[in-house]
Amino acid sequence: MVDAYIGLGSNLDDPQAHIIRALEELKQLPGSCLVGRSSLYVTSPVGPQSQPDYINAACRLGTELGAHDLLEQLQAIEHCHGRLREGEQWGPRTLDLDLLLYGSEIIDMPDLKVPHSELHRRCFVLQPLHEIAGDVVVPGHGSVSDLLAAADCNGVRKLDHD
Ligand code: A4P
Ligand code: MG
Repeated sequence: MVDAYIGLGSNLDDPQAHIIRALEELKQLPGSCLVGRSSLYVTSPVGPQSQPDYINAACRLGTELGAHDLLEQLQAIEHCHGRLREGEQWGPRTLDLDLLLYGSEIIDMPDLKVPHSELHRRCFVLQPLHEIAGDVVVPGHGSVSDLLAAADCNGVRKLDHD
């Protein structure tokens, strides 16, 4: 079993519902179990500003899937949520599932980079991740706690109820 951390994001068509449904779907992945999940956060968009706020969250899976198989499963879930890949970079989306960490592995392939290449500087990822993995080290960058302390977290707010 490997501990994998997934970042979830949505800012179209009832984002909160997409995130909650995606967490249920992640629970059903073969050879995997959902071990923990963060609260939901309302976050200002990073990238083009002319798009709605996001809902972001993070979860931890114990999984027997290899990293590429897991990525394929994540993309299948995104597809079921009507995710289109034709807009501008960092544009709006119904559901984005990023493989943030896969154990302590560093993977640098054209289609898969782990740790996720922006993870260490993005508060909308670090804040939810910190709830479930404060002591975890992001290979090459340091602990999630230290990274969060150095990040700009304006525009990231925990939802009271989800
Ligand atoms: N890929 C490589 N590594 C990974 C990985 N670790 N996890 C490849 C997932 N995918 C990975 O991804 C493009 C390609 O990245 C995939 O084919 C996969 O093989 P994508 O999901 O099709 O496109 P994307 O998500 O638009 O690209 P990108 O550049 O990864 O965007 P990000 O970094 O995911 O950023 N602002 C707020 N507040 N909250 C957000 O959630 N999200 C984004 C998207 C921008 N601004 C945001 C948020
Ligand atoms: Mg993505």
